[in-house]
Amino acid sequence: MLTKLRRFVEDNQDAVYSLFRRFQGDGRNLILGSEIWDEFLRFCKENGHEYLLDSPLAEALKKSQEATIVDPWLYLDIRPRVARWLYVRYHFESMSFEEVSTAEFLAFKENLVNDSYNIPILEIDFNPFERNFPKMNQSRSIGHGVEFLNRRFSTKLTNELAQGEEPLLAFLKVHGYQDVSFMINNKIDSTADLRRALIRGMEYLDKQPPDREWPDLAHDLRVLGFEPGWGRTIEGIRISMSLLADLLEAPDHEILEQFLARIPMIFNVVILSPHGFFGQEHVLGRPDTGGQVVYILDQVRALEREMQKRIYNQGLDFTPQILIITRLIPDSEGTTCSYPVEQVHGTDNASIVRIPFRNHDGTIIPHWISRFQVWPYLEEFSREAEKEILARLGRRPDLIIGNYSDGNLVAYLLARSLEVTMCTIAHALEKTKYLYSALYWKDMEEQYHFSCQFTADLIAMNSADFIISSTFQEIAGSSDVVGQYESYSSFTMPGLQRIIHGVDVFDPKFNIVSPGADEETYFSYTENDMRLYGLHGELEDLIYGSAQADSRGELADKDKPLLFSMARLDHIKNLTGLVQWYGENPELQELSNLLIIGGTTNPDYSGDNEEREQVLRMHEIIDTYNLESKVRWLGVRLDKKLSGELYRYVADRKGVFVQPAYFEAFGLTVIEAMVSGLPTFATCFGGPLEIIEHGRSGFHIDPNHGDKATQVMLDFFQKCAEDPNYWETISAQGRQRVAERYTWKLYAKRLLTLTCIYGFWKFSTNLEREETNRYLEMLYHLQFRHRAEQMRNVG
Ligand code: UDP
Ligand code: LCN
Repeated sequence: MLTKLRRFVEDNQDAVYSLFRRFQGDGRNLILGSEIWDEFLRFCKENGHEYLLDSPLAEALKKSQEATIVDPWLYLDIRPRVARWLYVRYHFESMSFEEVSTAEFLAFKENLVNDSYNIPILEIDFNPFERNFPKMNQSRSIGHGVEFLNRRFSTKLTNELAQGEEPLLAFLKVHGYQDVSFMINNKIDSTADLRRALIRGMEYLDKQPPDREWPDLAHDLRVLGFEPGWGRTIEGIRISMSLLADLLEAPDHEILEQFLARIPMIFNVVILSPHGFFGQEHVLGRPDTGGQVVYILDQVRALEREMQKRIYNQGLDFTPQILIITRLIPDSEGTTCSYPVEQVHGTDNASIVRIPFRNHDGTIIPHWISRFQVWPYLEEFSREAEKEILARLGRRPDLIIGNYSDGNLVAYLLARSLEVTMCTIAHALEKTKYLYSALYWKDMEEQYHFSCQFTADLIAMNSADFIISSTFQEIAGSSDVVGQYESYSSFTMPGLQRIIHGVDVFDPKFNIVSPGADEETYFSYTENDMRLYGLHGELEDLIYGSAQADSRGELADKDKPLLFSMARLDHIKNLTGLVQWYGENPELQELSNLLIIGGTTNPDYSGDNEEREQVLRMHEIIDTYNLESKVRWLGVRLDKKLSGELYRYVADRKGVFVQPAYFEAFGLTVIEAMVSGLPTFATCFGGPLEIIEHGRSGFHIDPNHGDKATQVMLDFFQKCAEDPNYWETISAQGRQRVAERYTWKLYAKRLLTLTCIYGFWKFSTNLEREETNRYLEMLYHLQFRHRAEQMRNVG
């Protein structure tokens, strides 16, 4: 792209100069990609320069994320392909055009921020530490890290075996639990021994009655060199042995994955989720308490089931244990968040363990604090968590999973201290949610403390053994939109740090493992036998009844279908936007009622600034458009059974679900609504872009263009009027989409398999990344810790 572009600029100097001067015209220093393109189109039209539209310049401008202008320079950051970046600059006087390095580009950008001009700044670059580390090349490989590693390393394994090295043998020897050794004993000393033992083992199994199980065979197999862990039934043991025999003969990535997934390695898992109100009832919908809590509780149930199944099939009799470590909040507002321990419903041995945030003098912070304010408390929290974990498990966990920036940082501290495999899950990275959150971080610092958060993100992402993301776009976006993780690849925070290479989305640590919706709560409205019809009276009251304690509006016409939306009342969820679109569109009002569940209707009940501001805005819109008889807004916290039945109740009445967020990292409500059978209209920014196939399993709407979004809904109602089956067609296709892709069962299998595989590669290769970890330690101590402590001093 660059060579062609440079040549084109040289050959068309007048046009290029006029265009770039025009960008500079309105005096702004930063112009967004979409504005660049619109301005370019206007320029071509007004000046009769249509020939430019099909030129390398047009291509570059279409792919530009931003123009940064400080006379006499104009810089463009171009993203020619997914997760690939190119930086160029143009000099207005000499009309020269050239490529610049990432560092030069970022340094130039810093000029936009007062008092940052030419001030030396800490440069952070992870690249030198990762030079010898295998990276993927193709963007379609992004998010499939484990497949890449398996392919790459099975070749390595072949070579090692050929050279007489014994990586598999060494790995098999390290496993055991509670004084029981697994897999092989000292009778097997070399790969040659192992091969022989496997042949004899399989011959022995052939001669046994098929209904025999491990305890009947244990003695004889032990004599051959085998310990428990191979399987419970003869068939199971035989499969494990033959997989290993095949691997020793010719390593193959698929066999390797199947074999590693069968080795007993995971008995205890620790999950970190410090912030918010983490509980099982009456917490959802509060500020900061949403999908992450639902995700973790469902994840834990699915993980426990899969761990139990695997351990049983491995022929072992251990009980797996899962600990969710969160924050204890003494002023728990009627929730269980003040309880130090709580069993997770629907599990045998999973609990929520709560640890308080403390001041330096040891006193406990009594009240809820926003996720943006938690940074000073995490180090002490993690020290206390470590003691609690060791006391409860009696040993180190086998896997530590962090959630969100704060949980991921604590996971880093714990995994480092306990030397355990670490996985992180972002849920929603804040960096892409707020425009210029890095560049103008100082302006937002008082409220958001991004200096801590983005540093913590860098530390956690780089130290994780593997990272789970819910969708591809979360990692690397799409051809037009930058991915959430990708946004950490390079950025600058003037006055604090310049990140030259922060995170590499081509790193094989990234894996897409999508969550699901709890099948016992969220299922199709057509499943009559499972439906909770007993709750319909309560739902009717909630939706159509007279005003309640925390509600606004009373629906006058009960026969219209409902446009339903449910979310936390955050600005980014854009519930107020949806009410405004509805208010502005009489046709939509004629066709439907609007049901909003979110936040509270009383601003005095809210302890969160953003929520309070949204509450006031919502009232204002309802007043302005006189929607009292068309909108029902409930500030309630429904229990899970009720919210599950609510989706179906709305579906019974041929309603739809709308998710109008400016950005949604994944969107659990979207899959809950789809699986319940509600035709779903969801934002085109974030997870829903990938979850929904537009026009088939639902619809995308653009939150920035309310008129277009409402048109998509009107078109849908129009089609339903023309074709009585249309509603059901979209409903059925939505249900099918979720059943195929978004289930907790698939999730749990994949997560456990990934843990086994990363554990193996970490053991037998240089995945340990010791150099990177040393660098991260400096970043933590010299940068993060200092900023976090400053927050405490400010108050
Ligand atoms: N939810 C709820 N009551 C509310 C708001 C949300 O029960 O008032 C639940 C919703 O059913 C979903 C989760 O909270 O399970 C929200 O998850 P999502 O991923 O949609 O958004 P998040 O809040 O995590 O940004
Ligand atoms: C946080 C979000 O903002 C949602 O988009 C996700 O669905 C949720 O976490 C669960 O990962």
